[in-house]
Amino acid sequence: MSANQDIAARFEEMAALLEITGANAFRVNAFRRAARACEGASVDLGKLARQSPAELEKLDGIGGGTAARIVEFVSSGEIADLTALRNSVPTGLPALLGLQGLGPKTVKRLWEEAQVVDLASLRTAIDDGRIASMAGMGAKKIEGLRGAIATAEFAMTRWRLDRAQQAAEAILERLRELPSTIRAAFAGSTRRGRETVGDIDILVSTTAPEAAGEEFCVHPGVAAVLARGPTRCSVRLADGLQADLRMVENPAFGAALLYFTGSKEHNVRLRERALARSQTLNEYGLFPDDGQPTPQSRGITPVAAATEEQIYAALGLPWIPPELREDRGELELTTTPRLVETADIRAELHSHTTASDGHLSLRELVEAAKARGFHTIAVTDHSVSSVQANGLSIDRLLAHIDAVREVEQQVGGIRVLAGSEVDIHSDGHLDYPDEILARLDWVVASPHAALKQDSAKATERLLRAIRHPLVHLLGHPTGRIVLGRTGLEPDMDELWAAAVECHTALEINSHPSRLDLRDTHVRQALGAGCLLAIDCDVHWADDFNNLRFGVATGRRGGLSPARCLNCLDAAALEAFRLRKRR
Ligand code: DGT
Ligand code: CA
Ligand code: CA
Ligand code: ZN
Repeated sequence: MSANQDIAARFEEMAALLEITGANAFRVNAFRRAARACEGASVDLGKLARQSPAELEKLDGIGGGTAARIVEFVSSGEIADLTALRNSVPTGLPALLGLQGLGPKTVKRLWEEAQVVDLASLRTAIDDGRIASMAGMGAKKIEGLRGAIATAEFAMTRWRLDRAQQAAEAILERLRELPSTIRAAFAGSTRRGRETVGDIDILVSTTAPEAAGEEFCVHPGVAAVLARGPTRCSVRLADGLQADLRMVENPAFGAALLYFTGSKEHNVRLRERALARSQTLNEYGLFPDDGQPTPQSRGITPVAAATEEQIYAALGLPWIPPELREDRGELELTTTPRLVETADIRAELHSHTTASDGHLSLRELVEAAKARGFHTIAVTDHSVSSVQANGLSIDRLLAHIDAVREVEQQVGGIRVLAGSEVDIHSDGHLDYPDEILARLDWVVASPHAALKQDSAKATERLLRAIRHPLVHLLGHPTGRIVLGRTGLEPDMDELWAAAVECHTALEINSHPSRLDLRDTHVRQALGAGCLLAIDCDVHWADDFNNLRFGVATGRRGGLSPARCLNCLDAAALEAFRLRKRR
């Protein structure tokens, strides 16, 4: 299938380059549509182009021009038009299109009027006043640009949690297939479940370190080997993400895992605690402190080293879940807290079907939820103003409610709530009138547009939705995108207080590009007494698998099953639901 992705990426690139060169919108859209068609095609376009190229044009979104370019790419590996376009535009310029608030027209002007060719030259042009002298570039716009550059530069050094976990698990799987491997695990921020990861840290204890190093370094996914030694290897993967492997002695695996899981700040606290107890902690174990360095190389027997549990216990601590190891007070714990787990989740409260922008039919969605063992699924297609998501008009919504009732009957054994993800307009009013909302079993209210409004307006907007008597849940409350978009920045304390007062729950959206609320918000919200929900915002069958990222975010905030709506049994969830329907 990879030819499909390659072709899609090239059409997407053509669209971006054409936009910057000022081509007409019709041509640009034709390539964008073709890119989406190729990405979603269920046939192998490479094969089709070789065997029956005439069939290409029959695909939705592929026209004569794009079909010819697919054939050209498959036979030559290049598209001449694309090569020509690339040569006509500076290499670093298309990347500017990814900046928040920068459209193709502005990028073109920046290039022509201020000689901007990439991120670095854009920053220089801001600093030396060239941008400010352009028409229409006020102080506020320039401030926004500075923020967008900072976000983009940060994004170049960090990867999303899902990407890091997927890469880390693939590496672990290969290491575990080696007969010489004793234990293998990932550590670092990936294990702590941070929303972004700077690099992947892998540990292995093995009877054959060379074999582990070989397996780690020699793999098609590896773009470059950065370091290769008997105890440590480091590689760069194709997308730039770096992975470190450390080979450790099996009896000290727990100490190494503790050390390399971090965070650094947590480790500092643990070492202080050890010293206060006349012990010394390093990556080889917890040792009695004799005032001399490197006890491991002086034949001193560790107090504990094999497992994390033993080391924490020897420090007088319960085992602390990795997600909490951020020096946010976790050393005060006296027992391991019961944090939410994926297996605790019994309901999905935010999902879409083909009625709006989902890819599962109503029936497929409900059956997928049932197959997961859920007792309840809330069907929450988009509301009327979400035009790009094919939001439901009132008439369509009313028909949809009937369809939900019918499917609930047909499938059986799972409660199906007829709901909506109602757009919160910029002033806080909801996208359907109250008498329509009252007909729904379940209302998620979410912000989708106007995500750059100022903090005071954002606060007012979200407060109005939280206080609405028919709203159960505030969906992805800030609208931020991980490594992409800041989203709303309301006064969070006001939101928490209103949510508690009005019995409105707040969502942790599990999509790895959202994770909204974020971990620090979850901690604050719980401190204020809020209830949370962990949702997959299902659009595809696979989206149910994003639950782990929402769960990790909840765990980092200290969320227990008792405070998570999706962990309630059916009766308790129903009781929560009915509070808003009296
Ligand atoms: P990242 O990669 O930026 O997302 O964050 P981490 O936490 O994975 O950091 P990384 O990869 O630099 O190091 C992994 C762990 O190793 C870190 O969480 C704690 C430990 N570690 C690394 N360097 C130091 C250090 O200089 N002092 C201490 N105490 N621990 C360190
Ligand atoms: Ca790391
Ligand atoms: Ca590292
Ligand atoms: Zn949404």
